[in-house]
Amino acid sequence: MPKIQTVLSPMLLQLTNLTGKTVVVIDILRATSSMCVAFAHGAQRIKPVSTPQECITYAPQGFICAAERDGKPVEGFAIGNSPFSYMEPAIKGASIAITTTNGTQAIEMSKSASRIMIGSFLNKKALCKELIRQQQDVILLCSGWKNNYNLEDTLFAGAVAKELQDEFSIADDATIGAIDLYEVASRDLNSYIKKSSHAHRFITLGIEKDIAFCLQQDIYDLVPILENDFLILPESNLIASIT
Ligand code: 3SL
Repeated sequence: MPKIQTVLSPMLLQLTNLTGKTVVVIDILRATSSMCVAFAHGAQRIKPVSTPQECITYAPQGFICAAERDGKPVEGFAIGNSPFSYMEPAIKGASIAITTTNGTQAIEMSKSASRIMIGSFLNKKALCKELIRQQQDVILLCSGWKNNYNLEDTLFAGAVAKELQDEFSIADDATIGAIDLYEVASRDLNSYIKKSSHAHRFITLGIEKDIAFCLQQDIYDLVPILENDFLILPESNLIASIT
């Protein structure tokens, strides 16, 4: 039976050998949710990068350049990290370069894994189906906030692990805790998430509507993967995402 493990902060990733494993990068608010939105709206590929300086170098090649820091769009960039920005007609067929405070850094840190996949509540069912099909050890990597633990990514890790627990063996206490937390919180996920520090940050910034959007479950039947440093949809997903 393959194993499932949860890494509660990118800082803890150094304790885990990623060789031969699939890493699911999780940044519910909002990077991995927005990436799923972009693909659902026809984005061709996404280049995750670490810094705004690197991101803007993709502009001359016709990329849409997106940058977020501390929840806010970075000045000088076409868009930030709101899922609603990735529903615009310009997204269809686009190449996007993106840098965010935590999510794109977590992708960068996972590169020694054999596969990297993008997870969010928006594509949870499709993701779980693909993980079961692959039968490979899975690391659920919570992007957190500036290397700190956060509730929303842990809850999603719990939701995935709960779904997979009959097919995978649970390899650590972080996963057991995440499942238990999800069981409590899922009675009313929207209310529970309001306790989180990132939800308070969003309220201060006036962008709470992004939270409700990102907590919707299973609205997209697609799983972005990292291939040659670009996030793409594998062929099988492309058919499912054409709307
Ligand atoms: O850190 C990230 O990757 C972002 O998702 C943070 S925010 O939701 O855009 O504030």
